[in-house]
This record gives sequence, C-alpha cells and structure tokens, in this order.
Amino acid sequence: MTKNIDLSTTVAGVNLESYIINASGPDCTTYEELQTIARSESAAVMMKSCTVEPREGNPEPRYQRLDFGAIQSMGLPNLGYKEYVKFSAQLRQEYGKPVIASLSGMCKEDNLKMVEAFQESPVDMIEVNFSCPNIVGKPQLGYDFEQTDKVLGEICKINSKPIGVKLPPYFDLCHFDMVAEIMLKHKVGFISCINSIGNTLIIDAETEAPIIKPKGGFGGLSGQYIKPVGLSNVRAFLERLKGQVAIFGVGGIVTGTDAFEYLLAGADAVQIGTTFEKEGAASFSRIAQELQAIMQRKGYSSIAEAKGKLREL
Ligand code: RRO
Repeated sequence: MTKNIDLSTTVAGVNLESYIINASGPDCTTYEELQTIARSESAAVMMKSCTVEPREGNPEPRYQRLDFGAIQSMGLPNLGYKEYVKFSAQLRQEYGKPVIASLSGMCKEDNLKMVEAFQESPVDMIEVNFSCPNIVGKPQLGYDFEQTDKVLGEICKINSKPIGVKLPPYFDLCHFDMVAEIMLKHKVGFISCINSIGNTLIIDAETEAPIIKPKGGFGGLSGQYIKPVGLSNVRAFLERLKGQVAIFGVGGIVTGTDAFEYLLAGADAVQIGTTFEKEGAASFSRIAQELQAIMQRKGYSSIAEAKGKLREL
C-alpha cells in the first residue's frame, strides 16, 4: 500500500536506497554484527568508531537500558582501524551496500593516519567522531572550536571520499553559528548530529549508587530523552549550512513519526542507535514502514519533497 513512497536519498553524493541507517555505537563492532546490519534494511553499514590500536573499553557495567533510552560509557571498545579497513572490503564485496567508517583518534596524528587508510579502502564515506564523551582525560573535540578547525583543515585536505563529522549536542545559538562556519570552511560532506548527551548521571535510589561504573557513573544519554535536542541541532544546522553540507539526524528515533520529524527539521537521512540495540535489525524495516505510512497519509511521495518542510506557527 505504501510502495509508491520513495525513501531513497543522497548524502554527500552517495546514493542510499533508504533514509534509515544504523548509527555508530551499538552492535557494529565485530564482523558478525556488521553482517547483521548488511543483511538488514539499513541502507548502509556504519561501523563502530575506531582507534589506531584495539581497545577493550571501560569497565562494566557500562551500558544500561532505560525506559526511554539508555546510558552508557563504553569507552570506545573496538578492534583497531586495520580490522575495519579489512571489514570494509569484505562487506563491500559480500553485500554491495555503502559502508561508512567511523573513526575517533586519540590525537590529530591518529585521525590523519586513519583517514588516510580509509581513503585507500573501499568505504563510501568517512565519519570522524569529534564527540565521544566517555574517554577519561579526553575532552570532546567538537566543543573545542579552534582544534576542530585545525584538525579538519588537515583531514579535509585528503578528500577524495566524503568526510563527515559526528558532532556533540550544542545548546547555544552562537555555537551553531561557529560550528557551521567551520564545516563550510572545510567543505565537509556531511554532519551527523547528535552524539549522546555526555556526562549525565542516573542514580538508583535503592542501591544508592550510579547504574554504570565508569567515570563515577557519568555517561552518555541517548534515546527518547534526547530527541528534542537532536531535532533542534538538525534544524539549527540546516538553517546555517546553506544546503552545502548534508545532515544525518541522530537521537531518539523509535518510530516512523520520529524519523518524519527529523525529515521536517531537515535531515537528509537518519541513524538509529539505541532503538537498534533494544529491538535488533528488524527496527530498520519497522521504522521505514511507519515512515512510509505517515508520508503517504500526509501526501509526500519522496524524502526530497518533505525535507526541511517544518512550518512556521
Ligand atoms: O564508545 C563510546 O563510549 C561512545 C562513543 Br565512541 C561515542 O561517540 N558516543 C558515545 O556515547 N559512546
């Protein structure tokens, strides 16, 4: 009944068969997990943020589901970038779907090294994560505008494949102005907003303790709690990026209606993290169907037609 609703979209020149992909984070670290995503209706395979060396990540418990989302402090557990370079070739060959690398270096040199390696790999896009909130002693780069400018200046010189930036949530309008200017200056292909809201605290009154162990219980909040922040960030950047930088909306997408709200705000595509972790790969097709149903009901037949169409009150 909703077959005439076309969910295909383009992000930084890369065609995606659907508006919905997985977010870097949950269940995209091992090859088996990536195969599950490749076989699903996710329009691309986004891989876990990687570092130069493999990492075990933070001590457990480090991920807890909540009624309306999750809190975690994973600490970048990953197999090291060389594995993801290999995985990208295998995935591309086995499934033919776009593959997106995510990288989160501990310093500028690490980021440059990994970007160079992925530029030589078969990945379709590279997401540089400037917003992991969970590394002890490492502030989120995306809140340091001088460094963001500097690092992007070097990374974007190596630019045969589209480079995107995973941004932290911003809360002040002047910060949107400043970050948008940097993204335009370096001609980044896309932004992904938002990462989890970092350094939140959930306390269990019974045990009188936090519910995750690392960093005294401080962790990244995700899911429905943060959707309004994700929506405002997408909208704020849409208004400032002049259509020159694509936008992935991320944060609290559980239903097709949530995905539609991100579309109205101006997302070119969305990424699903917490819901994928809770519900598994079937979430991609369920959300796609629900999105098609709401678009049909409202008379939209394509993503491009509805994108950014938030009305004024
Ligand atoms: O692995 C993590 O702890 C993590 C990362 Br890299 C990130 O970008 N965002 C997040 O909430 N957790």
